[in-house]
Amino acid sequence: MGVVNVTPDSFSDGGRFLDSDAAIAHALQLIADGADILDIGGESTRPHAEPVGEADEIARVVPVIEAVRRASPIAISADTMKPAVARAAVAAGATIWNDVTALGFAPDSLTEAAAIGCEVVLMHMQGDPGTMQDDPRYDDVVGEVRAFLLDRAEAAVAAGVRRQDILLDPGIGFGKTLRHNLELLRNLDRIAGLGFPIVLGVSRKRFIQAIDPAGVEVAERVAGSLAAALWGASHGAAILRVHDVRETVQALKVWEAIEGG
Ligand code: HH2
Repeated sequence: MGVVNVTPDSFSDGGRFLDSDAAIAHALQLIADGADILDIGGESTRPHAEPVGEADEIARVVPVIEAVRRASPIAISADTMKPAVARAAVAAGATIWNDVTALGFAPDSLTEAAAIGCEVVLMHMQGDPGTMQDDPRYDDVVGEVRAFLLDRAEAAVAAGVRRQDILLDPGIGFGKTLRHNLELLRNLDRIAGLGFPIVLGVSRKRFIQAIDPAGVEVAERVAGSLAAALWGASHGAAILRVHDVRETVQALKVWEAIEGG
């Protein structure tokens, strides 16, 4: 899953693709690089990011989704917390609603997801983007994230979302310290054991810098991102949400060739 951020302030590539044409060109490049899914978002979830109004978010993502849909049959997910944005994205050609709030942001998110009838990625986050990294705490991070995701999956099914349309994501970096992130990655198979496909987003995240202080600039976190991506792929992740598609595809190909032999 290649990331297309149509935002001025994303932590990894903020501002580079705010212009629709630049975002479309980037999306097409990610397809050429080997992405199977594009995750298109118009609001940053970085700590202390500026919230974006619904109309602005739609205006950012819909032209990009429409252009990608015209150019390619690739699967498209919309990275948004807002039901109206998800609805507009699906009308424009997306088939997946990727929600970092696990359909918890708006009171009608669950019922809207069922009504839209798309696939949904339910991600775990402790707190909200404004404060999530201030002092995250858990008694048992893996158990709590697992229980949360199961609870949200059951709530989605109860609201009318089809079980086969649900994907889960432990939300690396969302209200988690380095230790929490590492425990989740180490125990990813326990979350995969819930029986839903797992989406994993480790790409260019800050925990890589916490391990290797040389990774101050996001562009210097690619090797660490690949290491974490391969770990995830070998421990139950079905979908890797990444910025560096070409590098990740090559890493996966080499790993799979060795494993297959
Ligand atoms: N991470 C980010 C955004 N959306 N969605 C899922 N399912 N999983 C993730 O780990 C995830 C996500 C943060 O990364 P990025 O899009 O690069 O930054 P920003 O939120 O600042 O746009």
